[in-house]
Amino acid sequence: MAGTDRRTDSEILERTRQETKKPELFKVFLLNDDYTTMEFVVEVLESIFHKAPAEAFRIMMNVHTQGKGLCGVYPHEVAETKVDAVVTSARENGFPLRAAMEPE
Ligand code: TYC
Repeated sequence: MAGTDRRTDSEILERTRQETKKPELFKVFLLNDDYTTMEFVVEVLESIFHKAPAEAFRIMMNVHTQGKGLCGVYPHEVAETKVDAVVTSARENGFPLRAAMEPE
């Protein structure tokens, strides 16, 4: 019969499972260095990670004292875009600031 769906129930169930799978999440960190100004890091946290000023300052100090600090958790593509945005903005402003991502 025209238009008959020949897929088995288990194939349909498998496809549904794949479609509803949650996206894998990635943590994005800022890394400390000796040259990027604290003011610039706070600006990055506010503009790229949408942190409120006090939270941005707290995260910046955490990076400064601990070597790295968590900025947020995002789906893979968003995390990559955040890391790119940090590095692009830092280089445009002459700073060596680095960002990293790792699976949650
Ligand atoms: N350590 C830098 C300084 O003393 C400040 C800094 C903080 C740099 C966080 C990078 O991700 C960073 N100027």
